[in-house]
Amino acid sequence: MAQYRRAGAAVAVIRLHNAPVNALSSAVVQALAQGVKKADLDPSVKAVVICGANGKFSAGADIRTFSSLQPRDRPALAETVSLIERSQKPVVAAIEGVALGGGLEVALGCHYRIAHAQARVGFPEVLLGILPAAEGTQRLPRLIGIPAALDLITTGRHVLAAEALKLGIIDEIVKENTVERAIELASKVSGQPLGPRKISLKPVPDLPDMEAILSEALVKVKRKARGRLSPEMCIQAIKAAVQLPFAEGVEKERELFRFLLGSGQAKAQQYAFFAERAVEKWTMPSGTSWKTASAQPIRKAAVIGLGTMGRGIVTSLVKAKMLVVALEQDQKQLDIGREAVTSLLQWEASKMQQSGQSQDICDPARLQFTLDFGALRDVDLVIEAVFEDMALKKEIFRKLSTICKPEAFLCTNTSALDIDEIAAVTSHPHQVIGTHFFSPAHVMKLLEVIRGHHTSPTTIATAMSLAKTLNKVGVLVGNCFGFVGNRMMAPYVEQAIFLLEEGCKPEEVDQAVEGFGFHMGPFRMLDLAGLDVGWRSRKGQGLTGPKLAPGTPARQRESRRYSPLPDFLCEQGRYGQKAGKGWYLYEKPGGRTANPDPWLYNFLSEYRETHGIKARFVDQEEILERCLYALINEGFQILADRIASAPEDIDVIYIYGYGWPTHRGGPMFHASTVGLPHVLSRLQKYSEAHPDIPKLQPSPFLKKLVALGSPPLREWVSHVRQPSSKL
Ligand code: TC6
Repeated sequence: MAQYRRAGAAVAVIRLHNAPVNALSSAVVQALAQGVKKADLDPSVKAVVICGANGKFSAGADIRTFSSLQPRDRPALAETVSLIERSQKPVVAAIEGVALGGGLEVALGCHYRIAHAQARVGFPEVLLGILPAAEGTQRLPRLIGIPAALDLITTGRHVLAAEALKLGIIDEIVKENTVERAIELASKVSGQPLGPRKISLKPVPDLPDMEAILSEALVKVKRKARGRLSPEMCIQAIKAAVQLPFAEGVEKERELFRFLLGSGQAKAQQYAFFAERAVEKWTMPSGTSWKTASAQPIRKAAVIGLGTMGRGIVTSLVKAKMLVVALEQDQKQLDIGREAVTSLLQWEASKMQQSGQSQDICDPARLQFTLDFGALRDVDLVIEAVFEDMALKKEIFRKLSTICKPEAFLCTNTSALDIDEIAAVTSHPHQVIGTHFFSPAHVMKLLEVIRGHHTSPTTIATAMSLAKTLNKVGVLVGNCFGFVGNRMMAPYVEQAIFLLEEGCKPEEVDQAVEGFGFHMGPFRMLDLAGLDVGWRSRKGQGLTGPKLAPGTPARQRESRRYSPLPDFLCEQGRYGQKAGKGWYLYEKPGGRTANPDPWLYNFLSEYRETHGIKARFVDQEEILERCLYALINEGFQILADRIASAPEDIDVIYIYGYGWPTHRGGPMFHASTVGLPHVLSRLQKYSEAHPDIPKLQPSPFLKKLVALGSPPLREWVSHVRQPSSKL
């Protein structure tokens, strides 16, 4: 848990030991405290070094234990950090790998800090719904000043050693032998006065406009937090560091920590942390899993199509240091694509430079632009990113099947289309897989990985490993229209549009959803994505356009309620932001400021009049419940259909792909929090009021879980009916 050894005659080394990341469990903290006390009591020890096993200092407090922490408890970690600082002998932190959260707090209790050049430090607690409660909010501002402390503590970002040195968090960077160098330093400084090295004794560096800095920071985090409490509490704790003596600031920090721990948001955010890690451990309905399948190395990849998605994918691959071939169909498109990719890479390089990372990561020399399919002969993996057009995709996959080497993996970037239909035109359907990137693909963290009927475990393992290489979160899902993300989005958007028919304005629906914590409500999102995307899909499905049977009622399709509102908008050229108008009016085509549009109000009134709909007032609760519970209901059906293998898969997809607020833990976690009987009863109520909307009829699986007494979320999948077939 923490090994104590002597290095030379006078230095004691305490090595934190708790694989894989040296999390500070209570046993580790206890052993660390014992080590410090032992060193203090031993007159032959003149200085101490604290380091971590396996090249990592520590990733902080053991997050798994927070659920059992009593809010009244004083964190034992805080006691130990104070103990380290009070030591009569100099204590040096030797930071390798990471010193995060409580790990950094331990380091701040030390009198000196040395870090390896590749080490990262930070206070990511805010992302877990808490704050650095082992006196971190009181020590960091004293060490690096208020503006920098505000930035680090409220964003949770990790900083590399070079930036940490610049900020004053660490005293020295070494390229190798961090622990040995720390031992040397410890020997050198033994006997020197420790007072100036104790951060708790330092004043917070004063600034003339301190009040203004704190108030501006508060306004900024409140705007960004969308209901998340922890950033605001972090500011309050930092404010206490400015206004109160150290001991009283610590009391305030503790009080805020207790509040956050009991708020429910911390539980949701910590669930999301572990969900993100759980989705890496994928399983197929057949039982095959990540444990037995191994990924193949990908050195060279190709991207077909340099539209918005293709450009982002190319940028991601280049950033991940892969050799990339980018292919387009004609010279003009290729030139436009090349220019766009080059500027994205330049932008990425400048961002990396700012954060002290080496910029050769974005080396454009690794990138080849071509019109020639022959250039794909030796690639290990292809990502097709052309339009959502089945015929076009099939034509490309037929070609790939003859040109690429037999062991190449063939991925299709699609948000809804049938992977099996695409795979069927190739001679290696087991190497075909869906990779649904989210726009902009070089920024968005989610990769929905879609297994087809024939997709092999090796192909899945390779696609999941690709996600990790691209610094994305890969989630494996089954093949159905819209997969998980867009399949659940459909009933949500459908409800939003029905609410307009019934009397709402787009901004009322958006405000309700944004008030819940979404970055964007459904109408702003649709305008951003382009209304023509859905229009094309609906025309393809024969819901509107030339394929629609003559005489079909305007607001009904196969006895289900249908709203032609978005089709009408598209017929008027109102495609959303890119056209300067959609559900909102924008300052110009491509403009970003969504303004309520009087034209739309008129249009909606006339529409209601034409169809004999009496507008009614719909309150926020109904807006939210109809949109969100319709989405959640589909989630239960997706679990029952084994398209997602666990609720965590759905939640991670929604957090990383659709802007679901992390402090609500994802749609399925949210359902478990508000209670399944509640979700069921509201769906029952709305489906009785709207019997022509099948997506409001509660999923049989939700009903089953309620009948079983609403078991905890982690048990849900054990109640899914076993499949009759082997896959
Ligand atoms: C804190 O310190 C508060 C203090 C004040 C209050 C007293 N605890 O991410 P990976 C597990 S709050 C428990 O896949 P990587 C993780 O679940 C803490 N477990 O690896 C996974 O387990 P699995 C503030 C933890 O190399 C395994 O370790 N600190 C913890 O991609 C490997 O993790 C943070 O928020 C933990 N603290 O990334 C840091 N950390 O194998 C959180 C990790 O069973 N951690 N695990 O699935 C990270 O950001 C990353 O894990 C990493 C390593 C950058 C350290």
